[in-house]
Amino acid sequence: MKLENYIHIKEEVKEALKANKPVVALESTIISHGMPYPKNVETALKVESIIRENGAIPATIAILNGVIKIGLTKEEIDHLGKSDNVIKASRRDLPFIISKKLDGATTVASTMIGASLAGIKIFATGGIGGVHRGAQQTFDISADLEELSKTDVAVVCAGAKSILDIGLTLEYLETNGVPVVGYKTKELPAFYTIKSGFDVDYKVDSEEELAKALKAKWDLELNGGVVVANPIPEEYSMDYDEITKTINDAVKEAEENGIKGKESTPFLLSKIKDITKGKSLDANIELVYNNARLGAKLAVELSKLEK
Ligand code: PSU
Ligand code: MN
Repeated sequence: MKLENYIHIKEEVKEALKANKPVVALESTIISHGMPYPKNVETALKVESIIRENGAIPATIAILNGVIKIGLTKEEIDHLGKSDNVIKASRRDLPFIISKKLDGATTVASTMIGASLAGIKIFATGGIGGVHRGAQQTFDISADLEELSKTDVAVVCAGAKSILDIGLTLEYLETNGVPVVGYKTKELPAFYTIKSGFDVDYKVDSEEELAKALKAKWDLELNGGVVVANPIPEEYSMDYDEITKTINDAVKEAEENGIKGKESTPFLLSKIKDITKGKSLDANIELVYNNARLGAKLAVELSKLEK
């Protein structure tokens, strides 16, 4: 088996990894299915520059023409943002998108897979998938959680949003040995807001402290990921009651329309954006920038420990 037949690592990323320099993985579902054009492309490019400004090399991951690409060009990011033919690709989709030479936007799960194959330990994004509300009946549990249970990548996100059942998501992560860490917070943030009403497992106050814990986890082969929950900056956080009502309305509409499976998350995100007249999108973009900053700093600290 030749891995090179399936994966292409951009030269800059390859060199950084070889020299043990900090690299941060980024997903592409957020580009193709998480935000509308052209804000998706603008955001993706700005995230890459924020990562550079904070001392790391960005590696946005996607499948293009059947090849897992680790690190994309501007043109490739633009294509992912514009094209209607990019399939939302989680773990189960990879073999078919690859063998049919299609384009796929990687979710948190499949971005973790790509990052891990390339040797990247830190991944920054907006939100992870989780246990959906009503999962007791629908069984809708994101493959992201299963991936977190086995693949050694730390995912910096803004907590879990309440389109999910946050309590059940935390239970699932606990069962699977996935630490949920709050960056300078004891409370798990809920994506658009700082508060969720749930506690994290551990609060860390610095990137260095967190990097040490990651190193200990993986040195001991305690396989699997870590959820690093980084609260949205206060000035961009949304009104708790407004966003709660909005999400409830969106979830109801999804139910009424029979939306399920992989369509569920993109449908809810777009509904929430419409109901809030774009305010949720602005918050979403800011929290992604904030996660990119932390992801880069964390990658810098981890690379120091690995030297
Ligand atoms: N949450 C967001 N924006 C996103 C996603 C989640 O705020 O774009 C995407 C991520 O790629 C995540 C995926 O991995 O949705 C989860 O989808 P599902 O619930 O179908 O597994
Ligand atoms: Mn699902």
